[in-house]
Amino acid sequence: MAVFSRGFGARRRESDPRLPPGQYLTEDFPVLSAGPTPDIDLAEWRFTIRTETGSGKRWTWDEFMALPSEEISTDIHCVTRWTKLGTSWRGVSLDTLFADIDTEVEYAMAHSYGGYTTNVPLEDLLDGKAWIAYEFDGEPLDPEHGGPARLLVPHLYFWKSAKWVRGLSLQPHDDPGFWEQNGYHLHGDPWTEERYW
Ligand SMILES: Nc1nc2c(c(=O)[nH]1)N[C@H]1C(S)=C(S)[C@@H](COP(=O)(O)O)O[C@H]1N2
Ligand SMILES: [Mo]
Repeated sequence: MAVFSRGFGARRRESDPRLPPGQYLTEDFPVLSAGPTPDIDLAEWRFTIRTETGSGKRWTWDEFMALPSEEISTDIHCVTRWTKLGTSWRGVSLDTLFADIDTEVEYAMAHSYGGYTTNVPLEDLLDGKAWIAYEFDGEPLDPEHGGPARLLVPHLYFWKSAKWVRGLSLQPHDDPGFWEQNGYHLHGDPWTEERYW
């Protein structure tokens, strides 16, 4: 009886409509970092958007905290196949940050403290699809999960959500970032399994 119940439970979980193909559910929050966790002093922290003409905008931590923020409840999907449902974040929408940005180009490269990069089309960053998140579960974002602030683009595989983000540069081409140069897909939609290329 017990064996039958476990099998039934597992089948139900696999057919959860929130689970993209090839993914499994986890309650944990695994840490995946390609290098050491950088030690970031909030007094020195900056977030910069630089356009293709070299203009743009820069915020200090205090300026960033003064921006309107949103609560985000979302599922996250790692290309290593774990999916975590219903995660809770607070952050600033990229729409807010792009309000005064003038650009003619369609692509962005996210840059992190520590050197990580990842490319994301602007289309995937705007219209309520992405945030710079600085709280998780009502607490300041843990450094190993990208604190003080990380990019959050939950509709793409989680490698696009650059931890310790320090800025975005806007560019005319979809140049590959760190993992994309190492074989990960340029775009990374979990629903169509854009894992590798
Ligand atoms: N700066 C930076 N951001 C990063 C990474 C990284 O190595 N460095 N790893 C990416 C990958 S592959 C994943 S799956 C997620 C993992 O985030 P987590 O450690 O909070 O689970 O962060 C992404 N953002
Ligand atoms: Mo990942």
